Amino acid sequence: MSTQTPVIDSAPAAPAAPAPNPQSGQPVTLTRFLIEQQRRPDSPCPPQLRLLLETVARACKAINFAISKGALGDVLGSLGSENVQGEVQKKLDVIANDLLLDANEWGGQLAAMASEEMESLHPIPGRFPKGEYLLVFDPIDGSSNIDVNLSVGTIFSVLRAPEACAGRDVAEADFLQPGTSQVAAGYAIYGPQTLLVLTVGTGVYEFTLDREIGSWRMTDGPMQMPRGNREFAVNMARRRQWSPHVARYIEERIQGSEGPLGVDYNMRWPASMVADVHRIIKRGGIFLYPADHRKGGSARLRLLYEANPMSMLIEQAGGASSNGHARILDLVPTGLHERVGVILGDPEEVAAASEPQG
Ligand code: FDP
Repeated sequence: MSTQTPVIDSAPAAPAAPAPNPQSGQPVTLTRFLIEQQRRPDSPCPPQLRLLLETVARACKAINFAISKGALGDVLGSLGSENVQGEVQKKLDVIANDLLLDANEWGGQLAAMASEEMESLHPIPGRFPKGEYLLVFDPIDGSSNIDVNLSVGTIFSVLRAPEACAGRDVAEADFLQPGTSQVAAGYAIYGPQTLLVLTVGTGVYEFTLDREIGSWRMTDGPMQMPRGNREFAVNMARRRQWSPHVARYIEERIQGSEGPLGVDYNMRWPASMVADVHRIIKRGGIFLYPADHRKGGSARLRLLYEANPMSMLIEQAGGASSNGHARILDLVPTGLHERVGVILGDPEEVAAASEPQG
């Protein structure tokens, strides 16, 4: 990747957002938005996908309810077990994982699910009809924030199950599709407000949970990230893991107006990718969690259920996403829990932070 060339040129033109309901003046609901997507001539959201996204959104409401109980609901703290990544599982990691499994098992839209919290895929039990989609998710992203009451989120990605798996059990290999194959991606963010941010490939839309009526209402979209915001998000404590190129990129921004760039930058680190990506879609900037260059491909974030859905959303919002060498959405996964370096956000910043090619 050349530092002159943005990772992508531009996001596809997004349709205008539906107008508020004329009678109530209230923003449209998620249900109406999805039905209108289904009715579009190119129908990026067929009925089965619409039902699936509504179900995921309902599960996110239940997760939000569990999180908000906090210590009163005995949901804080750790379980003492470890997930497949070797990370200590928080009670809410498991609660949220179970809520997503329970909600999505029986509807007939899915062939299988996979998650950060489960070593292998979760097939749809034989007593339920099998559908044409695969769902992958990180039930609680930013888990270290749970016990200190900072923003966490749920990230999800929807793939089409390969036709070849129609008459047999779904296999891990069926999930190993590049991010360009995603048919939908989104996240819920449980912060001062509870939001659902979603794309079916026709732009990025934000829905706020209206707690009085228990409904998601569109509050932004189609969202395009502002360009030129000089704000970076990186865990500075990992400095020794960065390649010389990334270290120089960050160092120049820290030098700010006294360095070669001649302009000051700002920094944020909420330790929650959902919070970072949401801030970047709303006000611009860049997020970096590069691979450890001393250890080859060793990285923190997971390709299938963190990097890919966030990259689809960021590209749809006019941004770019790279592993430091190539576009993330083009990578062909080699395992359910594969990890990848992530640099995403403002296309010019992403190009500058990525290794020049050739
Ligand atoms: P977490 O493991 O707490 O769920 O998923 C990875 C992630 O959170 C990201 O959300 C976040 O950006 C990052 O890890 C935080 O990493 P550090 O511990 O290095 O701050």
